[in-house]
Amino acid sequence: MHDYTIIYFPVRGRAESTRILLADQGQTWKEEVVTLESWMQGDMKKNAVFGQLPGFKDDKFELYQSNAVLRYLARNHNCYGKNTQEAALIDMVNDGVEDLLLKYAKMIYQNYEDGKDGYIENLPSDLKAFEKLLSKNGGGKGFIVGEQISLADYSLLNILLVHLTLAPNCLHDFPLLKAYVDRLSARPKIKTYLESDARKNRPINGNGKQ
Ligand code: 6SG
Repeated sequence: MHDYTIIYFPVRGRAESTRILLADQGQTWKEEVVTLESWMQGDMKKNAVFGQLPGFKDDKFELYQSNAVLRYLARNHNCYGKNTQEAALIDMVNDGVEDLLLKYAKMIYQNYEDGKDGYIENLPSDLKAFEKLLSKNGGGKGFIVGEQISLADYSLLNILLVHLTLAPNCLHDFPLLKAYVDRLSARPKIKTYLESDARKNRPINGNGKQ
């Protein structure tokens, strides 16, 4: 058994795909919650490899960078494709999710009041690539890459759930993505996690915007 710990601010943020992966893979983990107050004090920032969170521990093994954590866990739990080509496609999707997450975070943390409406208007042009990829993998009825769940499904599910909170109708023109979110969210362990108090009590972002 593993001894996993997520070290992060009390938000979903950049740790949430990891939490969804761990939950679906039947893993337990500890949360080391870092308050803004203790972060401001500076010692933890000094110890973090790039001065940022989330951090992650597997017993004494420490890791930073949220996507490196995801890939580490995907390798541990066999959700990184069945060959190097599938792994590359999984990386491609996850990098696309990362690009969208960066755009989203910029709007949320720097330009919410003036930027939200324009961001939502432009969302279809960001989401259509994922709908197209999904349609090309077994007609869109399964996973985003290959025939088994992968880290790309966890990160894509997370970013789609985040956007459904921002704009509840954002998948209206993307029926495959809509069904994909419903299908993945109904996987028993994901469903239990999504409905847990631990998740519900954690805001998506650190500034209360969503
Ligand atoms: C912020 O950017 O949480 N890490 C963040 N911020 C604090 O001193 N490439 C890496 C990765 O993928 C990016 C890391 C990321 O892992 S994420 C970090 O460490 C720093 O730089 C978003 C997040 N925001 C919530 C938050 C709590 C305290 C600082 C940021 C809310 C905003 C400002 C205060 C309260 Fe706040």
